[in-house]
Amino acid sequence: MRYIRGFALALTLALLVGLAGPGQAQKALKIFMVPKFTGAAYFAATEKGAKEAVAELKGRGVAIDFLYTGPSVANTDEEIRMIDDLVAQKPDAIIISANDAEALVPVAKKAKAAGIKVITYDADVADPTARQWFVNQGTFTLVGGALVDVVAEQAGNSARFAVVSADPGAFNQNSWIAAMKARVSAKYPKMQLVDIRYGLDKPAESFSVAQDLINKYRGQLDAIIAPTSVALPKVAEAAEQAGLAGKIVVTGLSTPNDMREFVKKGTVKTVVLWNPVDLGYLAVYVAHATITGALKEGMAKQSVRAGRLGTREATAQLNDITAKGPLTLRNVILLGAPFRFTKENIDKFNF
Ligand code: RAM
Repeated sequence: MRYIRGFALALTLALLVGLAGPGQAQKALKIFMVPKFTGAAYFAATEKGAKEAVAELKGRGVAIDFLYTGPSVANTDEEIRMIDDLVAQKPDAIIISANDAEALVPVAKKAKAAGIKVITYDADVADPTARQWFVNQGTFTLVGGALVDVVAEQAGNSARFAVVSADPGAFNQNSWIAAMKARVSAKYPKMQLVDIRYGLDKPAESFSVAQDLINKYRGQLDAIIAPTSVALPKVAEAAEQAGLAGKIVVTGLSTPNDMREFVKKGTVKTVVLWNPVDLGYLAVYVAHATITGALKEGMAKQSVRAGRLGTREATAQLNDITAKGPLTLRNVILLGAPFRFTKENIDKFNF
């Protein structure tokens, strides 16, 4: 009996909702987020921040269907295929970190042409007209410069260093490398970047290119910079295995959780990064503001409200050093300045 009454009540409610008309029921916004790959603490942190922002917006009465998905390991073709499938589901916005800046342009353009708001975060696509906004962690100039400064402090102003990067087509890594070179010629003319290797943001490949570098330049290399969260712990491991812990400076961009053990042992003294939780959080607020029209593509002097982060400026034009040389970037929102993690503060962070 109870069930029958319950059923009757449900039916009445359904009819009432029906009477209100489909137009009046609040349609959930579909926001999809596709990182370069899911299997890394770095991107898991961006997911955490994104979900926090979604929960806050829901708390303010905004209905959202949020989906976070991507290749589990770095794979540009798979990332493109997955985005293509997601575009067919017609989300309101899609937030992408591009593993390869050029390769993702067509699928981003396709999404934008279908009326989907396209936001890149962490790693941009090569053509700014293929997306509305790029949520960058900070300027490339500051991040690349910060890494070279660490090398200068720990290995001296005439250090010889090499780089272990991610994918050769990665716009973020390539731009940080360009900014490193600019910093070297502006501030440390005797410093030398001797080699760049690509570990494709895969652990085994990163380890193996780090080993190659160490063997090739044995005794002639003062430092290795790995501007990728995947490669930095692998470079540290390779340095330890070669008996070079403490003898070669290893630094780069990675998360405190990936690097804690190496920082505590002293193999790595300084890790540079921004807060990736905040980056994902900001990206969702930007996506939402773009959907509602609060942020308008190309308009000068706008700002975006991003919950606990306060506001961030949305810049129509930003001069920065990039993979393509000094460039005026279009429609960029910056998270903030990079941060240094050391033995003294690393335990305060859990991402
Ligand atoms: C890897 C990715 C990502 C980059 C970080 C620092 O996780 O390449 O794009 O921002 O490293």
